[in-house]
Amino acid sequence: MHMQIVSLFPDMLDAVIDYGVVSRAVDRGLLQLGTQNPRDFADDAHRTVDDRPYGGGPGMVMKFAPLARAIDNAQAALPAGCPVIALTPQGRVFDQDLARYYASLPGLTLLAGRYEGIDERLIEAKVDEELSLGDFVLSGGEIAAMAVIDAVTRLLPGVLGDESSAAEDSFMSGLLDYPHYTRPEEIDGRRVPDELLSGDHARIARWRQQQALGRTYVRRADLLARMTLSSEQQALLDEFLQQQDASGN
Ligand code: 9D3
Repeated sequence: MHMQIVSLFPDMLDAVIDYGVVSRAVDRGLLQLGTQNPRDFADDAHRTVDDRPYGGGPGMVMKFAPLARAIDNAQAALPAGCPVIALTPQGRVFDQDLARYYASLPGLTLLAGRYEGIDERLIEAKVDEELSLGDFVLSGGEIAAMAVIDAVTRLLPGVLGDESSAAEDSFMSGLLDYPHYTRPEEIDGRRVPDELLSGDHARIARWRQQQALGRTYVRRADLLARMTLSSEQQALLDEFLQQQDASGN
């Protein structure tokens, strides 16, 4: 897969490109990354990329022409038909289903905005979808673009080992993770749950699934509402909630 990122601050992308899973995917030839800086496509001596908003108000707006040329150069580096995705606060909230869809494509262009916004005509003419990370205010689209790059790269075939990809597909998918513990067995009177010390693999798996179901119910009822639980999962959740009632939490 090939991702092109259009950004006024391409060096920010090094934070995701130079480390961990993304860096390894690039080294192994599973992912190609390129950046386009709209400033390199400005047409005046000052290399202007922003201007004052029509109608007045605070802040500056990203100009159409430098962005359009940067996007065209990004798209020219990709196979035909790849989508242009703008990271904006007005976008659809990015999720794992979208990450899976983008990971199935041969390429995409990510446009990170800066300033108060982007000239709307650029979005109409060149952008296929707007994505947001959620309802909080960032200073620009770069961090959101990095989140998309990381989430999509992890899903590319061959990027993660068999162990972690199997975990994605398991019965736990769609649920929050169960609690994790490592040595020592006791810290300030807090013990590792007996189930995890039992050596009984079926009992451990049952406990983990019950914890995952219970935590998802308590913390993210919205996730559980979108799932259909098997009768075994429903029984585990009922037992979790009974135990919770009994412990007065
Ligand atoms: C406080 C300024 N806002 C006035 C209503 C508008 C605004 C403009 C530009 C708010 C944030 C930004 C920059 N943000 C992004 O480019 C962005 C973003 C975000 O802020 N939150 C969640 N996801 C994203 S994706 C891109």
